[in-house]
Amino acid sequence: MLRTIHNPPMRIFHNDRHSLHHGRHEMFRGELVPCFEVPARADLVLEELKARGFGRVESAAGVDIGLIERVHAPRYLQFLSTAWQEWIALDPANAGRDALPSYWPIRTFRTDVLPASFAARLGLFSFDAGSPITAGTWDAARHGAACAVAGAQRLLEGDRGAFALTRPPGHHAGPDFFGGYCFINNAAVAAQALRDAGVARVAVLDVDYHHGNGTQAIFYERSDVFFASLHGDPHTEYPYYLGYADERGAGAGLGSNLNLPLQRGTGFEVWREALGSALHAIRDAGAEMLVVSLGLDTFEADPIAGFRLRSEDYLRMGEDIAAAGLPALFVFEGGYAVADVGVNAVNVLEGFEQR
Ligand code: 5XA
Ligand code: ZN
Repeated sequence: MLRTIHNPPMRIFHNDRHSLHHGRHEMFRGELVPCFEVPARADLVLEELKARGFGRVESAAGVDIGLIERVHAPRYLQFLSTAWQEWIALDPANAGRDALPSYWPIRTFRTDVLPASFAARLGLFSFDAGSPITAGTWDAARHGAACAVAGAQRLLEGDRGAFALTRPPGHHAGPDFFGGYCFINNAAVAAQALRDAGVARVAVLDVDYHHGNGTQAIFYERSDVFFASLHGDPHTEYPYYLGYADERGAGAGLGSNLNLPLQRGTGFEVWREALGSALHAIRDAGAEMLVVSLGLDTFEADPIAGFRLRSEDYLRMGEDIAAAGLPALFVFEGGYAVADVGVNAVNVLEGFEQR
């Protein structure tokens, strides 16, 4: 499809409801600790954008639930939308604590039956105990998807780049599960919106430290969305059970999935080579537009990750992505070195814009 690309200030779709999702605790190394994924992350990115006069910040209108249902199962969304009400219906005192699962239907259990027990459904639709559901999780997550879709719309209208500044993040959320701080897969919803608008092939490039298992799962058997991810080797890094190099897609999607796992301790030089391979594959796949799952937890000071990127490396990252020559929507994912996450995120966007 031929489109005229123009270059106004980058449009930033800020989720003005993100702080409605504010988890208190997550399970980490055997104890409940304060959440790493906090509202300040997005607030500081916004502050940095404003301080540097970068882009044009706006909020998004709503999103059609039917579009979200193109990538998430209706029964999962139904669960998410009422989870908090169900949680406090169990015990009014639950209003003072977040909902975290403690039971999971591992191998040999049934997942086709929807249990009446809320605790059982909480486990059925999740894969870790690190992703608390709070009073505003559904509202914040759904509005985050709206920001991603608004960004996708900008690309369709000819913008070269856009940024969905939203949390909770999304790339671990799969067709019918949450985990890894993610509830709705914003990048996947955006990619689907591009497809539905007639873009023949879309690529999702995931540069977060952690493998985007949810995005991979959503598109694994599809050839219309190419997924490439560079991430910490799942032999040692979260999410452990997916993200290996031999996962290449299945059925019609065979060849449309590229995982580039890298050792803990990897620095920018090696990381950048892997980025080059991913971008090369994306070009070869014939993608017309790019959705970037922009995690900043590759930073050397990130408290829960293990790569060694420095702040100036994020400028180069943005430049390299721009050199691929595709319109790109950046979607905010991880990054927990809170004091630096703003500079690092805006460096990527600036590198992209300046190329
Ligand atoms: O990209 N994913 C994350 O940053 C979340 C990792 C959660 C580890 N408990
Ligand atoms: Zn991450």
